[in-house]
Amino acid sequence: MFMRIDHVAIACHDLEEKIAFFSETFELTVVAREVNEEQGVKEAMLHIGDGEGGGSYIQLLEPLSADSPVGKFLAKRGEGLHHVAFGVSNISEAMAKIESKGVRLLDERPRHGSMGSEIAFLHPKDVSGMLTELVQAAPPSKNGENVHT
Ligand code: MC0
Repeated sequence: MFMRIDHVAIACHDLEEKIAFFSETFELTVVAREVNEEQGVKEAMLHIGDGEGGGSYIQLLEPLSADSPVGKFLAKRGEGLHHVAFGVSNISEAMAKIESKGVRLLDERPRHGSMGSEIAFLHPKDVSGMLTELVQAAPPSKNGENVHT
């Protein structure tokens, strides 16, 4: 069901400061930035890998408000690993299969995620304390690149 690690997400107070740290220290490149109002975050994706086969990302998340999921996480735990996201080929099918095994879905239907993906979260308490995200990547455009919205 899981084809790859799509991204590892880190919650932070200051997105620009963390982008500077990760790109300078690990020589990573920012390939997308987005404000996702529904999720309450301002975010950046930094690409890992050689570009063949899609690679994976470090996702940096700054909350838009204190009462958003990432705002609450920062207040409780401070900066650090927020969630791990796994690539799936059919998110609706994966959600149904996972729910049938007794794991709580935090989303009833797929939502809009980074770079045009569809995403859904699983309850951390049902996955050994790890907030888990399913990601179905956006279909490639005609020139073979993913369309980053
Ligand atoms: C909370 N908990 C976590 C956690 N956040 N455990 C592991 N990892 C996390 N990130 C734990 C708390 O410590 C607490 O445990 C329990 O879950 C309940 O947390 P809470 O602080 O009372 O907060 P709730 O219940 O209101 O919300 C937690 C929950 C929520 C995970 C359900 O944050 C949520 O629905 N998250 C999914 C959406 C999300 O995170 N969106 C932002 C990223 P104790 O033991 O203290 O009771 S959006 C994103 O990343 C998009 C843009 C993308 O990837 O494309």
